Amino acid sequence: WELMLAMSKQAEIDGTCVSREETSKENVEFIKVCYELKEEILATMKNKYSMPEEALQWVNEMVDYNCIGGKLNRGISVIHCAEALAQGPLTPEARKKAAILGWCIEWLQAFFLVADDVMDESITRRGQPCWYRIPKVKQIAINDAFLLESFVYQILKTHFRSESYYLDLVETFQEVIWQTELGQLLDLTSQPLDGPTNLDRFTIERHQKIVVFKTAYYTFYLSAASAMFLSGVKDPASYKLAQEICVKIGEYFQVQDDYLDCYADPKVLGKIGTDIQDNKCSWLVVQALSRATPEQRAVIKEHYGKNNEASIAIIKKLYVTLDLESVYRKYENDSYDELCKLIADVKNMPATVFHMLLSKIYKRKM
Ligand code: GPP
Ligand code: MG
Ligand code: MG
Ligand code: MG
Repeated sequence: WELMLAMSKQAEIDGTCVSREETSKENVEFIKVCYELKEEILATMKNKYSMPEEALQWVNEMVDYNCIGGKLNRGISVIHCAEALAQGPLTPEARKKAAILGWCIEWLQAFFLVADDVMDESITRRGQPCWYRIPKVKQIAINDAFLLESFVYQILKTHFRSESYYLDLVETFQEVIWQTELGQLLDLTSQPLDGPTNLDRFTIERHQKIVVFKTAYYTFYLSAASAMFLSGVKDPASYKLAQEICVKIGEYFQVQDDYLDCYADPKVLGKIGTDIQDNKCSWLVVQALSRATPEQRAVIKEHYGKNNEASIAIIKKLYVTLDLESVYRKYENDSYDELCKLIADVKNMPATVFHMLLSKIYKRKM
């Protein structure tokens, strides 16, 4: 029943996919692994920590609500990267291991999103109310985010402790979490909460630092590095190269996220944008400022970061006047060309790893 529910949820998400049948089959196989991991966590809570039934039910529901229903891009990428590195199909055992590591990234993402939605005061996520907005949850969502993080380490321990790369793997997860939290810090402190907005703080440089740290490491590098550990890649130079390319793909991905926050259909995106009223150092506001006349800059100063419909509409209108849609189209094409050139130069590992990651997100609408 759980699987059926997840399948129908996933089918909705895959609605726009070309190879829908293939994708859904792979996704359904992948989703099965999430339920297996959840059962392991519940068994540990019950048998090792003698947790009451009520706590088991809470975790059961919390995991279903927050770990299922996403695009599964990061998780499935571990399998696809491992296939690209193997330059052929994986054994069932290797595939299972890749799926488990994939879910570690998906659960990590759930940890980040549950917390991020509290911090951003967001409304919906993956087509449903954000977890913290459920009346019985509220601030308990903060503890749930911590729990999701702990579950990731528990899964890594259960399935990878005896592997030679275990320490490197765990340290990579720890470092990526730290980097993401630093990015989140820069994101949240772009403007003072207790003073007037200072538009000089919205620079290209700050935006770039935010997006690389808050998104690129965990969204792309972690999937690639996880697959590399699984595939027995040992030389540090390969990890360094993977990081360089993944950071650039991740930068492009978060610019898309910033753009979609304002321009995507919330029904397709699954979330309602809040960047304008949240006073975020979004790619759009940075681009607007670099093109604005002094009068337009004054409009931004007055209306950006104000949580009312009229101010939001004025900012959106200014974005139209400045034709940020065209600026974005050009950015998208230029970034794609630049990334392809960078990937073409990859020598010491299959370049398909990176092409695959890039093709999953090029011109995405959600
Ligand atoms: C995306 O920012 C970044 C994250 C979700 C990382 C959060 C990090 C933490 C340490 C909690 P975003 O707010 O633009 O994402 P979205 O648009 O999905 O809300
Ligand atoms: Mg957010
Ligand atoms: Mg955020
Ligand atoms: Mg966003």
